[in-house]
Amino acid sequence: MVIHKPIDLTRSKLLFNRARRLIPGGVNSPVRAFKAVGGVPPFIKRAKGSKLYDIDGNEYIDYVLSWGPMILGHAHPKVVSVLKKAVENGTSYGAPTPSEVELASMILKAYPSMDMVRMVNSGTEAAMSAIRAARGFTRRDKVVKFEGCYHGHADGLLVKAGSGALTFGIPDSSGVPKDYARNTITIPFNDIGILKKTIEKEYKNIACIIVEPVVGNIGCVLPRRGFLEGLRNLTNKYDIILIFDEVLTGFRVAYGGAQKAFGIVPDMTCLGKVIGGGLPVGAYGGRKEIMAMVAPEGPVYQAGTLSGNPLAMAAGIETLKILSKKDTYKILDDKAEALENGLRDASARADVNVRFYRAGTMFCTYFTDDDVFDYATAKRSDTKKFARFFHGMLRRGINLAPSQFEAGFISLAHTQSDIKATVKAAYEAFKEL
Ligand code: KE4
Repeated sequence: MVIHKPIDLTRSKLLFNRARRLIPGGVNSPVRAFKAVGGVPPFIKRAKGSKLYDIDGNEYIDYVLSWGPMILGHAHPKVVSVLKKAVENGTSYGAPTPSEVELASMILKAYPSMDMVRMVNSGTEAAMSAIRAARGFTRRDKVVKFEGCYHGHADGLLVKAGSGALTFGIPDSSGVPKDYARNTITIPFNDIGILKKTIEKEYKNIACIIVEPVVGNIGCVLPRRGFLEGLRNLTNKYDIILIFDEVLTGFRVAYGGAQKAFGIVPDMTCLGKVIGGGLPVGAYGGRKEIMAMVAPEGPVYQAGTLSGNPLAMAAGIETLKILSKKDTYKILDDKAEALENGLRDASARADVNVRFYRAGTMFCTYFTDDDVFDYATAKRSDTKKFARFFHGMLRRGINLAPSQFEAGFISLAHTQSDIKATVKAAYEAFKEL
């Protein structure tokens, strides 16, 4: 049982006020500021296993897990120990190391669709660089993405559907020049008809299509039966590079990612999060002939001071070693299923209508009566009700993602008693709505 004092956030509140004078919004990534749910974000002092501990002494069962990386749980002893050893040997050399070769080979073994892989420092860099390589390889400029899918904050990806929706996009953030947005076409996820029309209209200009095979950035939206197959067939037919952005789904919905789970072979893949075991990392890779375009081999430039740094490699290698053990994903899936069944049952007993979706250990509870299958249907959710539920759970020591449009995650460290406590808290929080 999670014993928690009535939630006191005095110290977090003081520090948040100070932080907001020093850092935009007081945070180093927007979603952490609780703008979508209101209130003061707890400032975290430490974490261990499934738990977070804030600076006011509150304990939380954590389902954010640093937005995905901590699939083993926080401060896994084996990851801590390899990091301690690695740091004794220095933190970064700016020269090739054996650990980069080892992690690359582990990734390529797990993702046979990739012949080669390049390490970078974030998912943003991975997606941005994969697209540059695809454009260099095809000598075409346009990129197709799907509404609600997030591939990091590179200018050309902060783009929403424009008036000529099937032809070009418009900026989805200030500071992005219109010309950058014009080469990005944004269409609805799961709509094979619009996808087909777009490709038939623009295929001569399209370098690549990038997709989150399970969309974790509008909560958790699953591909409709046949959608990914249709996407693969169309991109093959029109010779368009298909990029699976598996920064979230990679090593999460399966060891081999969504491409393994759904049996689709993309031309390129982006990875991040889990492969760094909580340290800054990203990776992109794909067919040999495309990756041969990447400097210093080829003319597509991409670089990074800390790319492949020894600490992130050490944490990533240890994390994948543990994940590659037999039955790991069965154990993870059993925990996630137990949580799903518990939450479904709690909402039914509390007579609250929700839609719950899950892919492996990523999930989302939508406060809506309708099915959620794309950005538009996700946006129909009652975000105010979600915010009340979020705080009802936080008060009871359960840390959910502070936005209706983000996925939750469970780890190997979550115990049956964590799940039981979470379901009990959810029933009470649902009842309170
Ligand atoms: P980073 O640059 O944040 O490492 O990765 C960008 C990215 C790329 N692709 C996918 C599918 C992603 O989900 C992300 C980042 N995910 C968000 C969570 N929805 C990171 C959390 C945050 O922005 O603070």
